[in-house]
Amino acid sequence: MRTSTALAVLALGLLVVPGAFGTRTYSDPAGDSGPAPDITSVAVSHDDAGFVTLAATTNQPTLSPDALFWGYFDTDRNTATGMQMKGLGADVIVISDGSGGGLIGHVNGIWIEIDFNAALTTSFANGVFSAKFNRNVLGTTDRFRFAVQSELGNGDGDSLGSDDAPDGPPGYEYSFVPLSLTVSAPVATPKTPVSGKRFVVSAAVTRNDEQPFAAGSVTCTARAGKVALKPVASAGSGAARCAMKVPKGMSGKTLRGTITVSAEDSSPVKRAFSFRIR
Ligand SMILES: [Ca+2]
Ligand SMILES: [Ca+2]
Repeated sequence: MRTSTALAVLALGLLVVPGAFGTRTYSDPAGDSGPAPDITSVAVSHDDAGFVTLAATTNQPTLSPDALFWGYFDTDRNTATGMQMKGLGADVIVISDGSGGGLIGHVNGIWIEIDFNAALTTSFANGVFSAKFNRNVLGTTDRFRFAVQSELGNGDGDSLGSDDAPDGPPGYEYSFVPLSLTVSAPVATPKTPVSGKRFVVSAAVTRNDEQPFAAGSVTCTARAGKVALKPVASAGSGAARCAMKVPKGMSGKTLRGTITVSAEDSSPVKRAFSFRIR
């Protein structure tokens, strides 16, 4: 009995597939690649087995044998170190044609040292180029900048077209640290809600990955006395906001509410506010 329980637990354990964490997607414009694969989005994630996966979505369902993908990784986010490429100081470069393997190179001064020990697997299916490699290829950094490039050659070493994602500096940025938000105490405009007037509550939001809080999910609740309001939530420019109209005849009552903010896979952060209506 004990044995069968142990086996059952083992079987359940084997069913657990390492999950992908911290998936971030980045966009690139369509129609900027010439005949090369047109990258429109790039997704990066990592898993608890220590692997990083990069997936570039393109407009080409099958890949020409003369097409290549390049990944440029600025692992120290320092343009003064590594190779000056794509507005980055690329310290690690990945090259692949999507047929399974590829090369990982470490930039060392003017040399690129090929990392023959690095486990790199790549694929191209349904328009998506994927590269998976061990996180330790990037050293011990907990965040990095990167860019991806597709290129189509003519078989004789001449480039027929390419697509840079992103189009220019400073590259995309990825963090291995789980995303968390800091939401400051809400402030009001005007400072005091007025009966019959518009009223906005906003809270400054910062991300722990040094990226601007440009988008997110915001939920607002508000009530003036016992009257439920219909606040309109918005996010961007480093703040979350709840805009509402205070009903008439509410002078002296209290306007209470909450603002709840999350971004990507962060946990939601809730702040309460309370103001006396004038
Ligand atoms: Ca593109
Ligand atoms: Ca660098």
